[in-house]
Amino acid sequence: MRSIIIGTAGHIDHGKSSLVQALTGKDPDRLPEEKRRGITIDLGFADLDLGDARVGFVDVPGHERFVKNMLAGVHGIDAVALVIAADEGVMPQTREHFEICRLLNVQQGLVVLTKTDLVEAELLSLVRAEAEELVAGSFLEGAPIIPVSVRTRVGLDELRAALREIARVTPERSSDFVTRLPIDRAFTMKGFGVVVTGTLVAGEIAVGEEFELLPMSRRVRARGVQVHGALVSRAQSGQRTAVNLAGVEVGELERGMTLAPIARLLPTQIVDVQLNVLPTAPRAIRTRSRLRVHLGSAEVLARVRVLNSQGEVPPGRTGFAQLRFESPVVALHDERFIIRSYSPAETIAGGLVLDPQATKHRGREMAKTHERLLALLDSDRTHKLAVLVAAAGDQGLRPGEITARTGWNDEVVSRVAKEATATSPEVAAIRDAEGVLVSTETFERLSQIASDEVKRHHQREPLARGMARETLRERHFAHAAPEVFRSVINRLERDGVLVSEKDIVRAREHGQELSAADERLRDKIAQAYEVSALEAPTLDQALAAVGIPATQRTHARKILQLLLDNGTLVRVHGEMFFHSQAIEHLKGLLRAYASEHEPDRLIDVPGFKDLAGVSRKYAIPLLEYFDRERITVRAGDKRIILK
Ligand SMILES: Nc1nc2c(ncn2[C@@H]2O[C@H](COP(=O)(O)OP(=O)(O)OP(=O)(O)O)[C@@H](O)[C@H]2O)c(=O)[nH]1
Ligand SMILES: [Mg+2]
Repeated sequence: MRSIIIGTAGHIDHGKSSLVQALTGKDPDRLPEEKRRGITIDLGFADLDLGDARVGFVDVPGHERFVKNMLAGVHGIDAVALVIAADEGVMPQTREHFEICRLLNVQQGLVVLTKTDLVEAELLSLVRAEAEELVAGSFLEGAPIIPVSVRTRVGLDELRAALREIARVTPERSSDFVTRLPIDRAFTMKGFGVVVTGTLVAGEIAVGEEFELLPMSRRVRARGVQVHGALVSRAQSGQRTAVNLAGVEVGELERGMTLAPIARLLPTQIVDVQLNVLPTAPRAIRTRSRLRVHLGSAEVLARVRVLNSQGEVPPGRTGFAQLRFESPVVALHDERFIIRSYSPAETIAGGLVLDPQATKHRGREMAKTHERLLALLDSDRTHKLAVLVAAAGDQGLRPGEITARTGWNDEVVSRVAKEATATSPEVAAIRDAEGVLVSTETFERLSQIASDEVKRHHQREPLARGMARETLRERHFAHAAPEVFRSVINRLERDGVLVSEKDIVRAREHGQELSAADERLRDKIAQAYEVSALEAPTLDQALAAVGIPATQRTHARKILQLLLDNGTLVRVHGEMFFHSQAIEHLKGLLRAYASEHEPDRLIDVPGFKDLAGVSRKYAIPLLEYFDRERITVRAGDKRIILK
């Protein structure tokens, strides 16, 4: 069965609540003060069963002092019933509520002319003409205008038929988004505990599931769920929903919080938006203006920074701006909101969230920022994704970060990401770097930087095998996700630009070309170690033996490093090096010793000294080296020979 939410709208005393009561049999005014004063103060709710459709009414107050309460309820409605009393006609809050619906992009609705029992036919047709004029050119142009009276019950059948038709044509809510329930009421119920209510704008809430209350990030559990006053196992998007929560006290809750799945949505304090200032606004919205922003069921104060050179968006115009909230709030890309002036509180503009996790913009980046925000207005999701990813720079975006910005569920994120990266990497705007999305531009830039840096390193250190991976990462990828760094290196390897060896990267063609003189030097050093075998010389001794003057020691050390890199020499301890042949020979001796000492394969230090024919000075470092290499393992003051 279709289930839709209809909000009332209109001036104070025009008969909104009476109409809801006449249709549903339930008085939406529940507060004692409302009953006493005969006005609506806060949101009221009632359901109407139309057989093939269910309507959840959100009844709003018409009093100008309570527009903020109206805004907490109107954000999630499918359609509006704009109520105009036939004896008064269009009044200030008729216009204000109607403007709010337009700014929130409400798409469906009708006009109800109430209290027709109080007026003559002539006046009624005047009011009808007034209503037509009001809605001309809007989503309500051509919508039904239904005269009713709750006294005589004239027009109520027609109204029901019109509501049924609205339910029929209202599009299903998209299932592309993660669950989001902006809370409009929180209270305790005897025997139940804490209950929150709201319009479930996206996703589902099932009994027993865990959720998170934002912006405080508190984990709670849905103990029970109610829709249309009946217990259900699961509430679906588009339904007025009441959730009985475990894990939170009522005193910690307030209107404006959001119930969402755990760790999916993020509170924010800086958002980039498009503002749409009403032609009737008394003045422009200027940089530094302090404003009331109504987003979801929340009202939050914000400072604005207009993103144009004039620093203002005049009445009747649209413009880009950044809002800096005074307290954190949940905001998503494509979400609409209302702006009211700080004092007096009047509706002056509406807006659309473009980048919900924005950063402060520098003045000289204005043109780029403009271009980006303009692109975010585009309805194509792959395009939007490309823009969000580009804005994330070297860091790139993980799927979860995309959800936190757009509310898209995993399926949609992965589908859009696939579409955006599917085309050949040369033309796709974004690339998938081991699951992190990064713009192709960024990826290419980082690849270029990495290959240039490695080449520069070879120029600086022609004898070094390559550049330490970690140095490259720290120097140029400090802001990049680790996945992006790895992908860039992998890509350069695949393209045959770089070769990565353990913790070193080098240019593929870098072969450590040596001059003839250096080659001779290299061979001599190797020889010095080779002849000394296990009686390894100190570095100074070795270099002296080769006849290298002290002034060339630095150069000779680089040659020595080459011998270490290519495995000719082995560093056993500090500056103590051995020729690899000597080490291999010794390993052979150890193996033979072990097979003679089966099954325990034990050797002690004196035994080892004898076996190797070396003094204690070499024996200890050699044994420790074999321990590190897992050829031996310590067992008390002896060693077990492993292989
Ligand atoms: N004669 C007559 N009176 C009506 C009709 N509908 C409502 N009223 C009266 O108008 C007054 C205001 O009605 P409400 O339904 O409270 O008006 P409202 O629009 O909900 O007012 P707020 O919520 O305060 O903005 C009440 O005294 C109703 O009895 C009607 O069709 N005919
Ligand atoms: Mg009312």
